[in-house]
Amino acid sequence: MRLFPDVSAHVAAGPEGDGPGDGGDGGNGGGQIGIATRTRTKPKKPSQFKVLMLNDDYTPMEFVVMVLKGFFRMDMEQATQVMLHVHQRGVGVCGIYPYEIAETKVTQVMDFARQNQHPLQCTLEKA
Ligand code: TYC
Repeated sequence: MRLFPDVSAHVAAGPEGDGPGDGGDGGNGGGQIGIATRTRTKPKKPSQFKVLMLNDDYTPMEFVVMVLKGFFRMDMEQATQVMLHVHQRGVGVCGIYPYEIAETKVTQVMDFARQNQHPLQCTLEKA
């Protein structure tokens, strides 16, 4: 894992350039002022986020299964497995998505649970 962002732009001479007769230092005394010209050649993958489901004592199991089928494209078997995992272990992964999609899923699940008066909680975590 890289610790620092990939700074792929580089500093070029400003409009006065380093043409003949202008001193050869870009006009700023050898400093770093200039225009970034190079474009990124290696586009960054958008970072991924886990959508986590939390256990509680009140939300019916059938409701959780319905949520997993409806919002996370799971079939009955998968949804039941994940629901039971969360029920037994306290937390489980519903899916992994780019940030905006993960955030949307969390909002949709929380809204749907609230509309049905269930305390079901869902959250995000960087994958
Ligand atoms: N623990 C709940 C019950 O016994 C079921 C449940 C499972 C609730 C998963 C939330 O994310 C959850 N009815």
